Amino acid sequence: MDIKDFIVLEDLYGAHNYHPLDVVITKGKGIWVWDVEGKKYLDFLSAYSAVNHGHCHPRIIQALKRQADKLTLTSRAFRNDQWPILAKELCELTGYEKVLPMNSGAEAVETAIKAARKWAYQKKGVPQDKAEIIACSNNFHGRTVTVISFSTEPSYRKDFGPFTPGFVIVPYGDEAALEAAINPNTAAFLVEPFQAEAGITIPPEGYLKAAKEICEKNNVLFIADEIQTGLGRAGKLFACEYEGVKPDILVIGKSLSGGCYAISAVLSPQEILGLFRPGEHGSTFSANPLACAVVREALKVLKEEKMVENSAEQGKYFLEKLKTLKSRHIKEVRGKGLLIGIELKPEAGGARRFCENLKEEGLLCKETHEHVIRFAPPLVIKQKELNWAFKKIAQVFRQAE
Ligand code: IF1
Repeated sequence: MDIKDFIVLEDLYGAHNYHPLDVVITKGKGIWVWDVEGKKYLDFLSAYSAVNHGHCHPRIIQALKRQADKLTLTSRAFRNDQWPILAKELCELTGYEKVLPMNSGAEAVETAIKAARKWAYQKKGVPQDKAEIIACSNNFHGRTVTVISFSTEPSYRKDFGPFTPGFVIVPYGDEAALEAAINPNTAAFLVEPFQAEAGITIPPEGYLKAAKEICEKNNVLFIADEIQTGLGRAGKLFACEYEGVKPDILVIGKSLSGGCYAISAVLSPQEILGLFRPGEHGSTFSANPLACAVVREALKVLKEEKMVENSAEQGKYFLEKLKTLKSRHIKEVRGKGLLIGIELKPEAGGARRFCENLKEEGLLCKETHEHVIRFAPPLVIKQKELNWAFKKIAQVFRQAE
């Protein structure tokens, strides 16, 4: 089968809920991937920041194989010998007392919402079914019905109603609006430290800190969705660290397993997640030993290969380099760590064609919304390879002049 055959097959049988670039990948190693015809590409997206460790990291794959030969799934009806150790390691890494594992990011966000509502009824004294959660404009927290109930993107919501009530939207980056939206029934404020999907939006300096203080003052939980920004992507272990904020509830996913297994987690002090009782929440695959063994190794690799430090260092280098690009199409270059966006002017005709041209040059990245090219290479990338990528990017912009 050649590239066309795969595309025809996918389009014939698969639901069309995506519009992928026409590259058919069959193999990955580190920052590189290969298509079915053997052409090599630099992965500048990392599966939306899930493959932060690079593709098929040998240590993570070894841990996966070792565990796969032994035990893969027990369900939570029984205990296994991997989850207790991972739970301890996760709490020690993040400084929280309790952790609740799920599979996808959206499920973890749903879990955080359930936890916050439970806390509101049992601890804060909010009347039954009156709890409110404040979310931000242009947020992205996943695709489930409850999560899209507070999306402000029409295409994520259209034809999927009716929606879950109990959410209030405030403009992202505006702490005064947050304060004004709080009332005695407010359980939590849910926020992405940096909004990736929205176009790599970085809020005004001091926003997260101010929002956290407002939450504390009003007995409202601060929930950080670090599914994308966390675990080094934005140049710190967690992006909230830029403003010295420790969320009441921390939500992580994506690169937790180095992109080798779908697993997510919610962390909090005892007084929040400690409210769950047996039978009240869960999932068949949650805390399965295969996922846990993979995450344990991925976290070791993250630390031992100094991936967080590398993200900060290479991210700074690459951002400065991108800022030297001279093109009439570029409106702004911005980012933190290795989460970087180039916003194009509307006259540029959209980011998609730039991504398609970059693909032809051997660099895989993806537009977000109309006008932003998103770069998120694996966190193990080095300066030499960034220089190579920069040459390709500069070339594509030169061709577009
Ligand atoms: C898709 C976007 C990125 C996330 C944050 C929760 C989730 C995500 C901050 C949900 C997921 C993914 C989902 C993926 C594309 C991708 C994405 F463009 F759609 F927004 F990365 F920026 N919170 N983001 O970024 O996690 O349930 O997917 O595990 O195709 O929907 P999930």
